[in-house]
Amino acid sequence: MLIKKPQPISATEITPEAVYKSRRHFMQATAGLALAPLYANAAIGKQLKFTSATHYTVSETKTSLEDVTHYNNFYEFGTDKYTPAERAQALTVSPWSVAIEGEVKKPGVFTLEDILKPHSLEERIYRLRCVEGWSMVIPWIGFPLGDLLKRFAPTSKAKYVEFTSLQRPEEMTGQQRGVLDWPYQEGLRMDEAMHPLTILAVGLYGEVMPKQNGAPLRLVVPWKYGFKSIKSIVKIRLVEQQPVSTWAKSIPSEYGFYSNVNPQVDHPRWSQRRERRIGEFGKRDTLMFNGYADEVAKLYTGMDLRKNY
Ligand SMILES: Nc1nc2c(c(=O)[nH]1)N[C@H]1C(S)=C(S)[C@@H](COP(=O)(O)O)O[C@H]1N2
Ligand SMILES: [Mo]
Repeated sequence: MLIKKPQPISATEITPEAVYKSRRHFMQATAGLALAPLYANAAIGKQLKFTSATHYTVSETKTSLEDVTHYNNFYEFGTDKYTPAERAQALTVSPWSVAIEGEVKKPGVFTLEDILKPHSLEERIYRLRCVEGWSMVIPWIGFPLGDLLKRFAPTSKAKYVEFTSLQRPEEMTGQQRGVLDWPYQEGLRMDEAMHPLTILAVGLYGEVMPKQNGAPLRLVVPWKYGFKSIKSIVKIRLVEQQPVSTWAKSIPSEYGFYSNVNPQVDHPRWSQRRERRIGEFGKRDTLMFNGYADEVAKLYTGMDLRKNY
């Protein structure tokens, strides 16, 4: 075997120490740049550290980051799919606080850092099926909502969870028009909220949540139509009565409280049998409970899913 003699180092390869140091400094500064403003007092560090939860992950092709961040529904920033990517950049996400109230023994208003501190983050690749007939596969980063609710000790009267999004028309320019009854609200039954598939997400594709996807904290309920996955949450209220969600209030005949993905129950104005996966050609069949029937069908045994749409 031929042993190579070490080659002399050429002068151009030698970096003066000062230059090296400042370059390293620069690299450190830019690496944390995107994440630093959100987690200024970083509870979770400047990068999203997470493990992969393979049990709750689908192996389908992921929708591109470009599509995930440029084809959005976020009416607070306009009613078309393309304006949120641009207009949501005006949203201030730090500082951020979340009120936990209602039927809990330990209510309060908490900073985002306090909310996140005890939780370890997981990556979950979930399908998201919009009621309008398109779908995506997104690698979310978050933690089970149930773990959070347990920390605040729900009382025996806690039957439902009501979520509220931020209302700040100066930044959320879509709120300057009455297209919906602001603030956006959603709700889950307690067992749906406690289900291990239900997560609060703080990021996607390894990065802190892009603003147009609901920064800094949003819900992801993969077996329900996309509108249940409320964005930019500022309040979580545990209640005894079934909450009225924004879409159900706005058009009750079209959007029910449950809104489980169900190819057998049509929307009054269109079929729900098939869907278009963003970035792909043609259509595919929509699956019962968006493909999560094995996990969640038992939550609805004995319920008429035509009536409880
Ligand atoms: N606050 C708020 N949350 C919201 C919406 C909204 O308009 N406002 N749109 C919903 C709808 S209809 C869908 S399909 C998903 C889209 O999430 P994405 O843009 O991250 O894919 O967000 C849901 N959460
Ligand atoms: Mo949607």
